[in-house]
Amino acid sequence: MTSTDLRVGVVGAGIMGADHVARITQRISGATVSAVVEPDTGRAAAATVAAPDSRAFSRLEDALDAGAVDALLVATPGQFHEPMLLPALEAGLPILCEKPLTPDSESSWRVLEAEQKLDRPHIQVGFMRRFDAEYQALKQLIASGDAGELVMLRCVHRNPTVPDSYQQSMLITDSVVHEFDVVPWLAGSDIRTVEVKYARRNPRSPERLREPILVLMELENGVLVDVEMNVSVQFGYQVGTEAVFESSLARIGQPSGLQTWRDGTFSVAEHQSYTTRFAAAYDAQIQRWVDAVGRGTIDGPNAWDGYRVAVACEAGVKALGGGVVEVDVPERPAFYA
Ligand code: ISE
Repeated sequence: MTSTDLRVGVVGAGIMGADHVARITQRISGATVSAVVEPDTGRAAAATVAAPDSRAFSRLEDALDAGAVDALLVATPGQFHEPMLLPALEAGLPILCEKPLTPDSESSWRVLEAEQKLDRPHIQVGFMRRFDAEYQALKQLIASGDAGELVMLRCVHRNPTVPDSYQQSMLITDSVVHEFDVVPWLAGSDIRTVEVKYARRNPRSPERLREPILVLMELENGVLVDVEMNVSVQFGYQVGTEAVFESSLARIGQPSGLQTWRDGTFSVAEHQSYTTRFAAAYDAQIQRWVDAVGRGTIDGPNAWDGYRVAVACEAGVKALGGGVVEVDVPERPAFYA
């Protein structure tokens, strides 16, 4: 650690929190993990071993009172974001908040209100796909017009399995939440409606889940989007998109790991988790956030983006119950222009 390093407090040391602790400690320049806020003592101890400059706190307030942090990375489950964001905003801290901003639009709106008491946006939301090189190339292709008019986006989002804590609504709020952010960003158009169709149930789905599902979105510009959301595929982790243009196709997210020819079979390694599939995107996201904090700004999706996605998620959860649901977003406050 150098005296100019940004002292980051990581809140939550679960899968993503621990991943970010290792990332900041090993690969990010200009920052160090100075605090880990985590009530589970085992997780907290493991995280502080991984980040030698850090101290463990069981409550955020204690880390703030101790003056232990310059900035906060919030990586708890979504339902705990608001109680972390409000005191952090009150302390005027720059924040990187893992997705979702909060699980519903009402609580996201409260966060926007608190942030607007400050002089400028302090929250960057961790929609890491925007930092993935392939997504960036596809966005650029669409925006350039070189491939002609975009007419459809066909997305797949497949997880090998999900933890026991994963419930039906999380198909939307924990998983499709990413497409609700990245699709409008790619297509340059907001979501107008959301609909959900159920496939034949996967016999390997956990008892409590009805999936896979197909999420259909109509965008304001008429582009039609489908997302296969499938969380029990067993074989690996896949996130891909096929962009259908007027006379051409573009595809991202194909398996690109180790290729082997063996016993008469050709195979390509596949990811098992989002932590490896998007590792480079997470690195770029955190490095750019740290650099931006040094300039007194953010460099990525802001809390307004998080709010819009919360509105889309609400529509998506409603659509799990059937019907075509409109996505109604109020006018953007000038603060986020
Ligand atoms: C998980 O929480 C993530 O954010 C992953 O990116 C997503 O693919 C997965 O479905 C979620 O459960």
